[in-house]
Amino acid sequence: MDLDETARNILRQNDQGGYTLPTHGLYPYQWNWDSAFAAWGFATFDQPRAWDEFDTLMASQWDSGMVPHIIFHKPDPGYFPGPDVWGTHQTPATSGISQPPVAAILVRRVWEMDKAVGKNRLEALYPKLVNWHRWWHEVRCTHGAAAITHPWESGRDNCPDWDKGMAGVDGSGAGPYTRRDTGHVDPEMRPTKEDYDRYITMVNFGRDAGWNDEKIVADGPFLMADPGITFILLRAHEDLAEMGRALGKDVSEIEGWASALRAALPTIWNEELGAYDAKNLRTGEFANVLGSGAFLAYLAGAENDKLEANLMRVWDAVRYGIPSADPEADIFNPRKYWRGPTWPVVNALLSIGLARSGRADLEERLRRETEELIRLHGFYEYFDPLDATPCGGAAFTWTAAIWLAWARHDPKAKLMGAA
Ligand code: 9WN
Repeated sequence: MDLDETARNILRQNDQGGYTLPTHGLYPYQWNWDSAFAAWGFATFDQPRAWDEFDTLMASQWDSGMVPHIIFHKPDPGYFPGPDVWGTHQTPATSGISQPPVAAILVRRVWEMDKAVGKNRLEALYPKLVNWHRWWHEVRCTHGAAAITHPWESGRDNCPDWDKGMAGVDGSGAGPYTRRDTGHVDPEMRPTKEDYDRYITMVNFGRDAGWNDEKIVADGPFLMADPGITFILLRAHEDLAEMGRALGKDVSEIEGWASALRAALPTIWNEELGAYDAKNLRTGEFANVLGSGAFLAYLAGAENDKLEANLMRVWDAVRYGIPSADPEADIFNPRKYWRGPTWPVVNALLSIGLARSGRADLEERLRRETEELIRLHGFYEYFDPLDATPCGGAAFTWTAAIWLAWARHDPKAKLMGAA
């Protein structure tokens, strides 16, 4: 079977009827940013199904506007922490934190692929996206750049960007629990027990605070500015405003959020590092870590020469794609979750930014390297950027999706995926 058909089959097999799980076993629920990528993949062969995916995601939006990072449609004992630990009292049950707001970026791409099918669907989705973006602006951009209250919110869970914030979390009271992730994949590749103790401590704090946003931002155990979400949100604001204009809406509020966020970018620029950097908002201290989130600056046209020099340095130090941590840093581990491996989904996102900046040469290199990983080993969650070893879950939804929408060599698909 050819790779296109295999990719479509992965999406179909992970389709639970309106929503798609990332991979059977390891991640048995609907995840926020995974779903948006799934929609992009579906859109290459089934436009209505792509819109259904966005709809099921946004249907679980909270009254506050927050869109949760996991939706627990059907109970599954194979994942920890499950709905009882989160205790959010939503129907269906959800987690209590969010995830990178890539939805508007990908809604725009899906809509542009077929505006006739998309027009009514976009009309229905648009106010929900506006409410989610307003939540980010009002609740999470109070310090300027976008802040996260849990590393899981960044989508780049245990990347070194969060180490300083994590060090400030006392995980000793996490209590007894049984992890499930380490039963599905090699435990060496997953976060440590100390990491999990802290993750669970943050979840416990949120649950005990009744998931009150103000309280969590003011007093929670963890609050860090995330360059990755900041750039994704900035680009997403711009894409949302563009769609709003096409629908004849007044987009001045969205434009205001985008200007405020752009004006805050200097607060996360670390001159010594020559890059945008995560910042511990509890202490004002930079992470001093070059992470893949910084390179998403291209998405928002916020790149500069120093950042580009760093991008080329880390990229040239590996063979396949953008590493999730600096290969010259001590903590670099090419197979450990977000501490070195390359993630096809991040490569796809960065490619949208490179295309925006007119860097067709770099965009093509990134696409070719990502294509090679998939041709060599199939649709894994992530890969060793030095020798292409496949890691994490297999038959992964977002890897299959970005194959169809971007990584496969097809001028037509590329045209649809271009900025
Ligand atoms: C926690 C589903 C998700 C991705 C994240 C990735 C991983 C979860 C976990 O899997 O996170 O949200 O249990 O490790 O880090 O980006 O959305 O694919």
